[in-house]
Amino acid sequence: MTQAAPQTIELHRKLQAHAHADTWSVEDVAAIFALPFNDLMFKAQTVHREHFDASRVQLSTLLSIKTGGCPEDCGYCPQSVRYDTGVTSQDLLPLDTVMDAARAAKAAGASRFCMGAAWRGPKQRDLEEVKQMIAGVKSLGLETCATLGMLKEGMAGELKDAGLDYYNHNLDTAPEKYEDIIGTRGYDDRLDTLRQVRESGMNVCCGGIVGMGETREERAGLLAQLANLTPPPESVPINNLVKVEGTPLADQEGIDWTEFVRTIAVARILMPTSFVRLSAGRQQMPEAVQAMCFLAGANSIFYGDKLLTTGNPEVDRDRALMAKLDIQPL
Ligand code: SAM
Ligand code: DTB
Ligand code: SF4
Repeated sequence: MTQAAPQTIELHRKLQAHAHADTWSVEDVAAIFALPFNDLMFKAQTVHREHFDASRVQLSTLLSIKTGGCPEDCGYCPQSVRYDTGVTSQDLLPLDTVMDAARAAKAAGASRFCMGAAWRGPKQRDLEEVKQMIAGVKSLGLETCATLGMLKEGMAGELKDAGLDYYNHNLDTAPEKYEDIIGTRGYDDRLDTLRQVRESGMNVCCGGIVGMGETREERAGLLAQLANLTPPPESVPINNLVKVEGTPLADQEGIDWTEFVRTIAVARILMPTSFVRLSAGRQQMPEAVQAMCFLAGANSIFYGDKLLTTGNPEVDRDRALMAKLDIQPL
């Protein structure tokens, strides 16, 4: 007869204890990270199947509606005006261009269209133009998402009224690591925008980036922050740092693929009903690792040849991968 490993028994104890607790402690999350890899994968896949069809993945297509020239200093970002990365700046795109891209995304099979702008936050006149884009994209029968930076009071409600389904705003890393990465705004600013989005009634899309030199405890800290949002985000993008020449993090060592897969698995266990998106970094990731991420509970991807300024696997390659893994789009 087989016996459950002591670590698996310990995990069950922690999950049961958590059922009666309000928040995740970083220590408990770190203990889940430290499970034997196969135990962690099994638990994540089990949790995943309790809430989702394990062969379905949601497809979101990104479009950069305003590119580069951003005044912020986010150390990972090719769009900051402070770093020489070769990104060509582009003002807010005309409505027609956005609509053409959204139609193409729909025709390719995406269910959600995400519009990203390299702003610290939108100005009111920008918001008016973005609201037209949202209404237009929504009228095509696509779900809408936008990531425009920090919001001022009232803006989230306006975006929701225009037809915005999701607002993406990432916590990016653990609170104690944050200052090493971004100096021009604080963790509390991020939490404040997330509060406004939640209060507006929109869905929250919030995740982070790994591979920025953080410790495992800091990865656990990021996931605990996300899971402790009440309620947790409906959509949780997990980005593997895309190292861009010219950014302060260009030469960062990054994390082993097993650690990335663990991060996805822990996110799945902590936020069982959220969509966990295998986000930036897929172009640099072997197909087998992506398959492990799906097994670990990832059930959403960015779909389309480009992220915002960097590459993503080509649509044909993703279609072929989904066919090999018997994955259907949601
Ligand atoms: N400017 C807005 C903001 O920062 O809130 C919205 C766009 S910003 C590019 C959206 C997110 O993209 C960031 O919060 C970060 O998580 C992610 N991101 C940016 N550059 C990245 C990179 N090189 N690798 C991985 N993720 C990245
Ligand atoms: C998210 O978490 N990742 C996306 C989306 N939200 C906006 C952005 C990834 C950007 C990667 C670097 C680039 O292409 O500029
Ligand atoms: Fe600007 Fe957003 Fe890039 Fe930060 S992540 S530099 S706010 S575009």
